[in-house]
Amino acid sequence: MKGYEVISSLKNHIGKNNVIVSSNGNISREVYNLLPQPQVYLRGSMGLPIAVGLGLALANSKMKIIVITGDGNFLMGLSSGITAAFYKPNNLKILILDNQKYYTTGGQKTVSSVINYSEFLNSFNIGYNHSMNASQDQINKNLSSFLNSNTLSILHLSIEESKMDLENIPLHPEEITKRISNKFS
Ligand SMILES: Cc1ncc(C[n+]2csc(CCOP(=O)(O)OP(=O)(O)O)c2C)c(N)n1
Repeated sequence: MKGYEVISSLKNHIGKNNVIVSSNGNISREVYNLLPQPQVYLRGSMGLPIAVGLGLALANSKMKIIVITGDGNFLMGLSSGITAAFYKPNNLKILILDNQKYYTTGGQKTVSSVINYSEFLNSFNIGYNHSMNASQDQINKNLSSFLNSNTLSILHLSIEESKMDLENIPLHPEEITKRISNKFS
């Protein structure tokens, strides 16, 4: 399955209190273009989506945070994944879209292929984690149990490369922050 297909299918699962925090580059562009707005689109802050998502989840229990991160971003910010597993906020879900590449900057290989994600995420000792390379039907079912679980959850999906011509995000980070604060004030 392609990354943009997974992101599009989230449309059927998200509610008004969900806030998506998307990693920089292609994933943020896909979230901006394919899902309802506003969300938190990171721009340039590589490695930080889980740190930002964790901070929001701990600061505001009304927000149901879904972090969508590429494998390059996940690996760069690994310590924040482990910090999330320490605090275990039940309003935080982390979706890793793993194409084993830095797709945004030309498709250089990440080091993701050496990780056994099932074993690695299992060692976090959290309520729900899952790693899969599966059909759309299976992924849809897993998205539903992932998002509805009453605990910190991590879902790792192996995805195929996607290529879409998408509009760049025309918003300054300050506007992105303001739009979300206004929604929850
Ligand atoms: C500190 C830093 N290094 C490099 C970059 C350039 N950069 C932007 S997006 C990106 C790739 C992100 O890879 P991944 O999270 O796997 O997502 P994908 O592009 O594959 O969707 C890179 C290297 C950056 N923005 N910041």
